[in-house]
Amino acid sequence: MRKLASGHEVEEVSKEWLDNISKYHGPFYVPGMVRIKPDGYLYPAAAPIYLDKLYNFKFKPDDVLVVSFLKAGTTWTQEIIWTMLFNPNLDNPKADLPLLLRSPEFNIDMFMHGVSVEETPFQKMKEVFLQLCPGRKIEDGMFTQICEMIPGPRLLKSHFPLCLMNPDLLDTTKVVYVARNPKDLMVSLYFFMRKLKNYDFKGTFEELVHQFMDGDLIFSPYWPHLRDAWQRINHPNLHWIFYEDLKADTMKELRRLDHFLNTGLTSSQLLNVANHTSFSAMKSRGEPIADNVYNNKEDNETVFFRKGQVGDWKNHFSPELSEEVDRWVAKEAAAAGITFPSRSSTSTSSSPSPNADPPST
Ligand code: PPS
Repeated sequence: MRKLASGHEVEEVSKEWLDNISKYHGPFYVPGMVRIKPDGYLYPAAAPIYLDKLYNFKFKPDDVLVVSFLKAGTTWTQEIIWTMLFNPNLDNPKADLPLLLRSPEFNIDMFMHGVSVEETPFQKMKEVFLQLCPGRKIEDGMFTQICEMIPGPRLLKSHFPLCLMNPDLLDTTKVVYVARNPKDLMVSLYFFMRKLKNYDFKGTFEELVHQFMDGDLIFSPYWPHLRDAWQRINHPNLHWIFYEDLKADTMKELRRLDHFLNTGLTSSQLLNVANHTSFSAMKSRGEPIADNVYNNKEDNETVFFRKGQVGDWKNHFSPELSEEVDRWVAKEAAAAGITFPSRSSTSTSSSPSPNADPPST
């Protein structure tokens, strides 16, 4: 069995499993998938190449790496941190550049493997790549090399879990881990996977929930991802954010981040950050990926910035499904030793958080 540089084993999924899961998805799973053992993280077949590059990636002390499971509030957190680091007075013209250029990510290369960049939604990144990485080859991983070559301090993103990165990561670099209650996260994932052409999820919400719990969705399983970070929560270079806390008291979370990042921002700068990164402000600036990656996009629809709320799961779970997932959450969270904030309202009895945008200046 093939081993990663991290020592994890790579296992190809069976043809039977792939045939079955492919019924639910568009072209996405077709080129093959692998599981990274022992937790069984599910990625496209090319992932090991890029996981080894990530393992050997040279992080620097002034980097900030945002790590999260899908749909946990990663983009929001990236935009907050970028604004804190580079735009606290809201006067940096680079703020208009796509987030992907300002805060590149490690997990896209495995999807582009063997495909010409012109056939991907990232063709515009080719110019950036050629400028930043002269003499390098796109086939060696466009995004990983952009991550390497963008000028510092670098703000980078990974949906890969901490256990697949070099063990010295936290001793070198600041990491911000973002977590979100799994019920809202599943809803967010469902709408995203239905709309995104490459995922093109054709199943019901209930089917997605079961695939999520079974670890049969890309980037799954969910709990080991959180557990890996939670186990390191006392490390001074790890900063944990719950989406629900960020939503409920944005200013408090910004002050915590300011302290962690040593940005030393004033109250008025922190308010700038909150306003610039509110849900409505980010939504008004449009899709962070590209318009053409979605199915049936309606005029004026911003697919990525869907609702940005805590407790939307109540609109999508039947009582039976909700109870089933609550039992799963209680068991798995206890096993991982993770306590979600009470306001994350995963259980049917609690009330939703306020979801208010921060006050404007
Ligand atoms: S991804 O594609 O996995 O990186 O997605 P990610 O950025 O982690 O999560 C997307 C969800 O975050 C919501 N979002 C926000 N919520 C509140 N405020 C702000 N500013 C914000 N920006 C993004 C986004 O709407 C997705 O959640 P849902 O529930 O689908 O709306």
